[in-house]
Amino acid sequence: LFICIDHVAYACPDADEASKYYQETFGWHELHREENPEQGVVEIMMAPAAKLTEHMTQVQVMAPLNDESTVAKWLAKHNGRAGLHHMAWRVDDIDAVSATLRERGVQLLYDEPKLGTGGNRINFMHPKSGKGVLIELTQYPKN
Ligand code: V0V
Ligand code: CO
Repeated sequence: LFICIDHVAYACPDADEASKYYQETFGWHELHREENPEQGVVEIMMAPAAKLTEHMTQVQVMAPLNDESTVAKWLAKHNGRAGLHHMAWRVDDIDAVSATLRERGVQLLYDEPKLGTGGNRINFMHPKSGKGVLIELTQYPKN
């Protein structure tokens, strides 16, 4: 059911500034960037390679789009300091994984998956279910 760690998300006030840092300091690449109004973020997928290959883990650099964003709230709680916000597990069938996890008592944030980066379907486990970590489930579009 679980494929790999899809991304680790870094929350910061300025995504462009962080992306520039990853490119100039580590030589990493921007694979994708997108604004997601529903999630209240601008997010940039970064990786050491210029193309996403099987089982590759990315860093999701993200910043809040507005003050109502959950990421704005998170940053405010951390005195505006950037840091690791969540990790995302790539799954092949988010509906099946969600059903199994619910059976096992895991609390998912949404009844149905929502729109994630690149047209993915996403949901989150509440940090209490993740033992203090916010864990996302993400399923790539099937072609
Ligand atoms: C909050 N908590 C966290 C946390 N955020 N723990 C670990 N990691 C985080 N990122 C803890 C917090 O310390 C509290 O613990 C408790 O959860 C409640 O937090 P709160 O500050 O009162 O905040 P809430 O409850 O208003 O919101 C927290 C949740 C919210 C997780 C419900 O952030 C949310 O809806 N997140 C899911 C959406 C999201 O994060 N979107 C941005 C990424 P105590 O004090 O009670 O112990 S979008 C994305 O990743 C995309 C598009 C993608 O990858 O495709
Ligand atoms: Co994410």
